[in-house]
Amino acid sequence: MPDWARIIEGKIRIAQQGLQKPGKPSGHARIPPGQKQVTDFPILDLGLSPDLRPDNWVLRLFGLVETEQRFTFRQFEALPQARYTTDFHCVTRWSQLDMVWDGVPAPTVIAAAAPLPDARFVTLHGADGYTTNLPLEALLDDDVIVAHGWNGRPLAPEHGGPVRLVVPKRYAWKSAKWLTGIEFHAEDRPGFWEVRGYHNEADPWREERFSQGGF
Ligand SMILES: Nc1nc2c(c(=O)[nH]1)N[C@H]1C(S)=C(S)[C@@H](COP(=O)(O)O)O[C@H]1N2
Ligand SMILES: [Mo]
Repeated sequence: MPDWARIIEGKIRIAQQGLQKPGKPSGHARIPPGQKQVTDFPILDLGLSPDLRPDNWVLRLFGLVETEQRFTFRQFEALPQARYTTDFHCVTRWSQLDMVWDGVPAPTVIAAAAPLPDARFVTLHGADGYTTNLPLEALLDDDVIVAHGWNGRPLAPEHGGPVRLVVPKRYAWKSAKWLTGIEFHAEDRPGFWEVRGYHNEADPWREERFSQGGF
């Protein structure tokens, strides 16, 4: 059993020190600088695996919305489905290419709640108490998916099943596992890692790892 408190402390310490110098170019057009390619889909989270299954999972869309929405897994599966093949970049320096995600495009999910004109930011809530933040616009990108499947199978619990978010253009801490809430706000509210020194924007191609640091 890993000592999660220690692991998280270590990650916070690294974030507070910041990145000293830019990572080396990977030499691969799809691997951002400072990243290494992997194929084994590592698991990274706070170590608090929630007891979530399709039959007790509910996704709630709330905050600055015209109508608060709740989707059961059955209702979620009834929405128009998509399969996206995208790359996944973790700030701990691994990248995995060609991840095949099945689910509902995030814009379709969001449209169901009809965000109010003032809604410009979202908080993604995980059932483990995790949060992360994004501009609403980032969720409307054409590669963002609320996923229940990975590589042709139901999304495993350790990877956030039954349902997680996947935001390929940002470091993976923005891709909330065990997604149970999308909350809409007028102003930006930094999430779990963002208040602990991780970068607010998290673009892997700009190496936006930490908010402090050399560049
Ligand atoms: N709910 C929740 N989502 C989360 C996390 C978490 O701790 N809880 N960790 C984030 C981090 S730091 C990473 S790198 C990715 C890892 O996803 P994976 O475990 O499927 O590789 O999930 C992100 N989403
Ligand atoms: Mo991470």
